[in-house]
Amino acid sequence: PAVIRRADYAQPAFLIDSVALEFDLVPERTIVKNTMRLRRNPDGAPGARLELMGEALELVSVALNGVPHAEHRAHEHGLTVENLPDAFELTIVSACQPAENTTLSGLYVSSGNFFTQCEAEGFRRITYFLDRPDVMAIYTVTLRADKAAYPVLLSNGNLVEEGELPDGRHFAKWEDPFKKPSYLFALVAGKLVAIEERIRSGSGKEKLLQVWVEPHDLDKTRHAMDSLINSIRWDEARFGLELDLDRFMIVAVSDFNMGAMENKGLNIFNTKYVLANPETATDTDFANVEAVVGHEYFHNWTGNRITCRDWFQLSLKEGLTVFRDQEFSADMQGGDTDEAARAVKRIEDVRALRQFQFAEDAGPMAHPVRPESYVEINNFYTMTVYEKGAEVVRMYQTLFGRDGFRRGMDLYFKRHDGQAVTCDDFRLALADANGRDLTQFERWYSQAGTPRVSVRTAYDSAQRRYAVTLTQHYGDCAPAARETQTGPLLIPFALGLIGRDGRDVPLRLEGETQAAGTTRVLELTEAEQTFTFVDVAEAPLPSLLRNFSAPVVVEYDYTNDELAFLLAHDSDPFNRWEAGQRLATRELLALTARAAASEPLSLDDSVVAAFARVLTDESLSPAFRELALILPSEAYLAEQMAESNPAAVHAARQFMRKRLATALRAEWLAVYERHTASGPYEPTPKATGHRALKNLALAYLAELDDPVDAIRLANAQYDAANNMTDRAAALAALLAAATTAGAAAAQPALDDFYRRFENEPLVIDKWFAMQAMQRGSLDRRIIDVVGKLMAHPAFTLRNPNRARSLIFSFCTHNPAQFHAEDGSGYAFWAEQVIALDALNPQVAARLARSLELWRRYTPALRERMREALERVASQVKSRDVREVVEKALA
Ligand code: B3K
Ligand code: ZN
Repeated sequence: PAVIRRADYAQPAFLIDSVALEFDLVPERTIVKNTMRLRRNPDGAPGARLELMGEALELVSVALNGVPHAEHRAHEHGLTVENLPDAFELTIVSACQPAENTTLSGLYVSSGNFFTQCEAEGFRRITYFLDRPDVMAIYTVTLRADKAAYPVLLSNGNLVEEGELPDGRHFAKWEDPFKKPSYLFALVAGKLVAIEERIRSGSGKEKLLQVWVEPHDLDKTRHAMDSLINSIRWDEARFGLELDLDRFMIVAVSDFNMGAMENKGLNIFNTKYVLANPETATDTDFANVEAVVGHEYFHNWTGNRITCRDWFQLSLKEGLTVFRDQEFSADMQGGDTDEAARAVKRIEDVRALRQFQFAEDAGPMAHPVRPESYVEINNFYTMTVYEKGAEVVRMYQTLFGRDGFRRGMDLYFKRHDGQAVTCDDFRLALADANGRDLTQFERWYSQAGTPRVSVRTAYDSAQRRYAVTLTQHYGDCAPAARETQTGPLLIPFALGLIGRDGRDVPLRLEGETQAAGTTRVLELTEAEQTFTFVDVAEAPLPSLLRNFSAPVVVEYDYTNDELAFLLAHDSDPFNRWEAGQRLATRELLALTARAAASEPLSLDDSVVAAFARVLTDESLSPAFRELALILPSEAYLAEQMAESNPAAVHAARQFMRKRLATALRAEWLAVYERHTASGPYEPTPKATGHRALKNLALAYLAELDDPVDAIRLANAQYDAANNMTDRAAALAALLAAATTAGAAAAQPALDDFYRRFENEPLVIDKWFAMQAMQRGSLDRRIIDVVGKLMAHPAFTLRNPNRARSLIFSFCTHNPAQFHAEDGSGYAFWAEQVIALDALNPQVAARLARSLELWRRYTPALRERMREALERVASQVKSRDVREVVEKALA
């Protein structure tokens, strides 16, 4: 397949100033009339013919300045037009088939309504166009459709005209006053209703806000609307950025490939990230809705007003916008001062980064934040581009402070508003606004792989000096990453020193006249550097990489006692959590090795005691305690091994959970009681924290050999629940208890859950997911459960949420069962990738990625995974899946 390279970027030969689109919307055959004003690009290749992109289109006619133009040729990838003047109007009529479009890219039908998805290259499935982000145009859109079937007609920008047409049809005309790339185009048509709010933006202008959904979902829109209003306020306050349109719409659709899409003024969302009310959505769902609404809204400036020159620059908008949504969520949790509350969000984000992005960096799909090449761009909407990209943006803020970061953002908008630019342009704005040379920092964009920082310390009691030596390297990393590495990075390394009394030591570096502060951001720029602190009265304990100041792995040999001390005392809440995770990881890896060798397992009392202290420390927030008491995930642990052994990891982790459950049974019960709230549900951070800790207690109690308490409490909680968080947690606890107590323990609740929520697809997704993720036992393989559920009348491969809820949950969130020795999981995986490939390549390619780390497993598993990959490679057709499996097998 053809490889697209960053180095080959060339400006477009033509520019498009304006586009008028007219749609005659019919599910089977929609006619699109596209009238463009084009001119030759003075900086483009001269004399070139016009190469418009097009895919799955039927060409009807071409006219130049209103006259039929014969010099054109339609082909597999688009339309070539020749013999053109320097400036002209081109009118193209074409047809597409929305009802047949199962790819959910371009124009498609979902529940009888029309929707579009154009990023990255879906616009070419709607009309012939220069479908690339550096071609920005002004759009006018006219929609015509049957009025009874499609009463609502929406597109980007402002509604300028609407009216009746003959034969029961009607029309609406929309104008977007801002020029935009084609990937931000959107239209929606159908039977939808909205909640509305009118607000005044910072400068006093009135804005109309709408959240559009199917009529039965209107009672689940309030939280999305509140999140939108909060997002608008936050962007004004934190970045001085105001909503630029008079009208801002969010539309929910149940068939959607990803989370949501930031189309100008008309964001289209997966229902999963819009709909929420206490009965149907968990606390996590509420938080996700807030984060995604924020994310898409923030794109209005970072992505839409300033967009990407080419898709290699994707992180320019995505890394920056993820960083902005993370900061927004943290502020909504804890304001900008409550560090402990903000840390909860930080911990969750870092946990996801380490579990998924570090894994990506360790495999065949490893790529820099700004990739050098791709086969299918949709495969590069990755954890690296998004989450590592956000860490890269965060490092600017760590280096320059919030004010310095803001100065850089201001300069970025001043220089580039209305343009399509590169990651270098962003970095230069940050550098210039802060008077810094950030040349070396570019390596964060060009080097793949997870950097490691090894730490050595030396205390000289006679001189009262403490030397910290940092060495950066990439360890033994994936070949795909290795070939991108050229030299040391600029790593902001935040550090504190803790005295024997548990207090932070005021820090004074050699050469400084006095101590200042207790956390320092050291700038590591060389392969190895030593930083010497003076005036240090006793040997301190270092608190390294506070608040996770850079996306690296820190190598330092703490003793278990030191980790327990940090867990009890570190003033940096992130590192307090980190100490507990390190302690647990170390124990779990030792247990895994013993489990793999079939040796007996045991856990030291001191480890149990360290966790007991967190569990019973009422001075810590419940939210923090919950995070600290969750053991590292099986996927993360498997990643840390030279050869991943999912069965042994599972045995080890289950052993430790059971041990913590048994040893602390009374404490878990007490915590359960103390944190059970009565009264109406509130999705506030505080109430959420109480629920999280209480439900974690329930989950631990379900691990007991005789889980009677858990079954009793869970059943009572299930019946009394006034919210989905508690109801789903109770059901999950029953499913866990059923592994020892027998499947009958969970069956009544499972059946009730289905009946109760039969008409709530997002809740039924949870029902499928919980069953796919449950633990197996010797006489119960979950693959068999999944097999049965595939035949359930409510299951369909065509709805991505449903496919993800059953298939992805099993293949990516149930490692012990998926990696069954007999290869049954892999055979199932291959079958589903092949089936999905024929319907929806983007979703298929995501699923395909769940085997990419195959080379890192034990030999027996490795062999079976290779067979499955080869089977897929020989049968799939899409570029999307081919790229993934071919890179995996290479
Ligand atoms: N920009 C979209 C993602 C589009 C994915 C295309 N395969 C959503 C977001 O990041 O906000
Ligand atoms: Zn985004």
